Amino acid sequence: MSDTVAARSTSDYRAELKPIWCPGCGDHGVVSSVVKAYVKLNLDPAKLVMVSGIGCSSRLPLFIASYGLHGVHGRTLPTATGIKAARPDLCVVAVGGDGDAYSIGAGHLPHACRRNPDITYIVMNNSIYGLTKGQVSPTSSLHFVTKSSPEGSIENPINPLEMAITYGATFIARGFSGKPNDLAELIAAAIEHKGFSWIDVISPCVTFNKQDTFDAYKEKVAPLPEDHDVSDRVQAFERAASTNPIYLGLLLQVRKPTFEEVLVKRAEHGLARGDTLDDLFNRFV
Ligand SMILES: Cc1ncc(C[n+]2csc(CCOP(=O)(O)OP(=O)(O)O)c2C)c(N)n1
Ligand code: SF4
Repeated sequence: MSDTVAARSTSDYRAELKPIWCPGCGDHGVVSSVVKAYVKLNLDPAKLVMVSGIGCSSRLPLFIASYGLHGVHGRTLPTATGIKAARPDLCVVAVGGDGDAYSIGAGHLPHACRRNPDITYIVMNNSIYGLTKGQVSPTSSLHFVTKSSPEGSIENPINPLEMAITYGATFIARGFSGKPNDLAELIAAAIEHKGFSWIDVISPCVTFNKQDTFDAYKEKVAPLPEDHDVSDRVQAFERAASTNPIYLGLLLQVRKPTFEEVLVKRAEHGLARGDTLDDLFNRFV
């Protein structure tokens, strides 16, 4: 029998359920990019798990023909990390919104970075809570007027990429759903990266955020300069902080041992010492 795997196409990854997002929502571009990346890597859908929290964007796994878990608001990363630790042979892709990732789920981000599980995290950042109809999120700009901030937000926005660099993520990138081909390339590179990949994707909410629109971003985004050095943390920090232009592309990439690699080494070390699970247990009783 031949070992050659037939090339898969878009239809191998698109679920029967079609996206129910508002027409024009940026997340349509993200799901297309995800599918394009899977086609490019010819990933086996039976070896693929997509994990999300709660929000409009967190519905994305429902539209992909793979295993998936539409979980609890803000708890995407611990779930994804656990799946990868239990089944390192699977490709694990976590997705969600900026509220899910940077508000209720923010406490999990530093720990995902320091553990460095081999998972990819795609955050669809629309600077608003879409599903709950338009409250400010951690990336909403200062003075942003919403139903929950009728006199304008009094909180400063966070910059997710600066956070990612500070916490030590090993693959850090910014994408834009208005450039789905470039985004597909970034997602494919993130999946191929060994370690925790974090892509913040500008993905406008056309219904509740009338300020951070596709047109507004098209004016401001630019690819990283060709001489950008992805191993230079200081340069990455400067370019992550830039607002004019807002840089798109791979800011930083470093190779460090992954969580799963360390777990396997630990287990082998324990086995070499002759430890059994009972020995470990008995140390605690
Ligand atoms: C524990 C918990 N707290 C609050 C909510 C309400 N809630 C649902 S989605 C959401 C925010 C969604 O915003 P975001 O993650 O940015 O996703 P978007 O809908 O914009 O894609 C909130 C606060 C919830 N479902 N569970
Ligand atoms: S409310 Fe906003 S984020 Fe949600 S589907 Fe509609 S456009 Fe997209």
